[in-house]
Amino acid sequence: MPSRKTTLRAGVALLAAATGLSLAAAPASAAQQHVPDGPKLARQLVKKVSITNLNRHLIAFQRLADRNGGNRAAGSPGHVASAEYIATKLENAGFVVTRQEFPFVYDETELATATVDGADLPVARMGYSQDTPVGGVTGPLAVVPADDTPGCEAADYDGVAAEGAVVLVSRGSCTFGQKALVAGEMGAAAVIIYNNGPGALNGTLGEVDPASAPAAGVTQEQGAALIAQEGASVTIDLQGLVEDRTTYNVIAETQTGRHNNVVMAGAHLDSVGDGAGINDNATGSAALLETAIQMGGSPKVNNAVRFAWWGAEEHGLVGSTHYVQNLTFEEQLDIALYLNFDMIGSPNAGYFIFDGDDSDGEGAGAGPYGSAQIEAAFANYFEEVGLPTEGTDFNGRSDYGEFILNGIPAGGLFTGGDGVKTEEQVAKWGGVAGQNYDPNYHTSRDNLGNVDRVAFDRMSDGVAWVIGSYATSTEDVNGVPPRAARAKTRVADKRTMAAEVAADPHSELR
Ligand code: DTR
Ligand code: ZN
Ligand code: ZN
Repeated sequence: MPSRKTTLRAGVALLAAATGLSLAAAPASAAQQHVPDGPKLARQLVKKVSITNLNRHLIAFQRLADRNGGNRAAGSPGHVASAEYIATKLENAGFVVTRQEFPFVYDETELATATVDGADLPVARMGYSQDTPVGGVTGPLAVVPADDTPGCEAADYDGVAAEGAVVLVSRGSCTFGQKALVAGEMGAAAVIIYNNGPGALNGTLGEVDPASAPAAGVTQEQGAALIAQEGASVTIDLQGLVEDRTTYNVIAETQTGRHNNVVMAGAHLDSVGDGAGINDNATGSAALLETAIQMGGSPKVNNAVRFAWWGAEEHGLVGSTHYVQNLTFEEQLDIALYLNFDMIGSPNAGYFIFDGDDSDGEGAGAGPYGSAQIEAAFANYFEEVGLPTEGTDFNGRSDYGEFILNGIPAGGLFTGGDGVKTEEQVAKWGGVAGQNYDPNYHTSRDNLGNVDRVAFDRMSDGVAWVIGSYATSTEDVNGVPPRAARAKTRVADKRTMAAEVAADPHSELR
């Protein structure tokens, strides 16, 4: 990934972070904070969105999880409590709040155990996995050789005695769902997928498929150990609760500003079932909430701002997809752009901006027209405050997906999840090379201790800045000028017209 320019100020700020100075001494404290020149609202919001208030929201979400079974998953009481916390704060700030209900397929792991020749093997059931028979299924361990597309097609099983076996497959290339389906078609009793990088493998098949084999994930190290145990007797017991449920998105829009040129910003509020989801995604949810509170329901803006807290992102981006698909084309046209904030306080943080112009040339390509400008808006802000950033691919793994599919320009921030931090990134940002940006991603350890509050504070300032800027003008994204400029242009046009008319005796007007 290409790096952006590192400025002197960045060096100083990062030194503070790397030496572990306390937040009070960090460069983002209100008194010394460098706020770039720009729209008044953007400047005000950056000053008002404080880590003190942001952190208070994180504490609230942790407590609401603790009081409701330890998570805030879609379709659970912890999510409802979180959604109503947000709704109450918004109403107190002068917003009218909408709850948009939608159906989704709930999934929860009830049991995931395994033994290899009698010794316990910790496994993570994949989301939407088929159940094994109650009490587990036993079969010989069969290793599927790892090629470029491991376990992705039937040919990968040539020479593998898969029938009735527990097959071992590497992560990589195709989806977990594809691997589980091929394993099922080969007659495997279950499939264990091992990671191809550091950390746990907490994956999902994405949807229920009765033809797929029951599936679980293990670490790369466990995978290597299992390869050496080919033929061992494996017993694996995977049980899940999968059922139709409903949940809801929370949506609120400023009363002021143009409602036909709306700046939309979203964060998913739901967590996975395994934990409180504080980095993923109480951070993005809190940044939006505090920005909305500081803005108030009737700010002086040219463009209306619409905030969304999506439900069931962790069940396949269900809430945001439902939302976009339920808008008419005209209603979609009313949205000037969409900003996404999912995981913005990772403990081993990277500073990523969605790669709107595809300058990194990775995977998905550029976003719709305007996405490059959105990326530049974030990049320019962070360059001004001296924080180097990198691009991150629109790989479809968060709620911007349905927006860009429908041609709505998008952008946003991300501090990294199950990816691995490089040496070069450590050189400019600090942290630990060779480790995940969030080593606790999708686990019970994604709690209040799993947030780098300096990173969270910096990213939240970026959220506030860009929302405040686009509430003022989206001209660079879609050509809609700010109201004042448009009014001035109109007056100027009228004057020019009048002068021309006066000067030209042969005009069409007379
Ligand atoms: N969708 C997130 C994690 C995630 C993975 N890659 C990206 C890229 C950009 C934003 C988020 C993510 C989750 O909720 O698990
Ligand atoms: Zn997640
Ligand atoms: Zn997330």
